[in-house]
Amino acid sequence: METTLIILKPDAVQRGLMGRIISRFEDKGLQVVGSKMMQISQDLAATHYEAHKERPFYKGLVSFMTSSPVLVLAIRGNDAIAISRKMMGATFGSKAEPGTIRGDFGVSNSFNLIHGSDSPEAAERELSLFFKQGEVLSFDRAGDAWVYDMSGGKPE
Ligand code: IDP
Ligand code: MG
Repeated sequence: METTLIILKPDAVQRGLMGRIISRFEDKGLQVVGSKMMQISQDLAATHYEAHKERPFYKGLVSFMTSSPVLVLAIRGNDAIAISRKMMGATFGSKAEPGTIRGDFGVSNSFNLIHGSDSPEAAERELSLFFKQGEVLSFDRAGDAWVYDMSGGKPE
């Protein structure tokens, strides 16, 4: 099982889209195992997006991400990182396919609603930036037996 870091960005929170976006992950069968609302500090935004430091959009990105509260989620499932990225859609709202979160809820390229880790290494790094020890939980859901086929001993 993989765990990925998802951030519902300030535009998603301000536009009242938190519930509908979380529902998409739950509907898919992915498990929410951590959640917190927070106002991201300048330092945290800079660390989180340090790979983009030299990009022309970096300053605006940090200012956007720190402008208003976000909802940070830890989401778990088989292949959760790739599945979540697919559900998010292409980076730009103007390009993202209908059926994806960015494609269905936005048109902007910089206000694109959601962040999701793009690799296992990024997920590990980002989860530890946003969640303290013990804040990402492990628990069985009553319906898990019908989410994955476990007849082969592993989730299929
Ligand atoms: P991703 O969020 O789909 O992984 P990245 O290329 O990692 O996309 O960029 C991180 C974030 O930076 C994007 O989600 C978006 O908010 C912002 N961003 C990326 N490229 C641009 C751009 O060309 N103009 C404005 N904002 C951008
Ligand atoms: Mg990225």
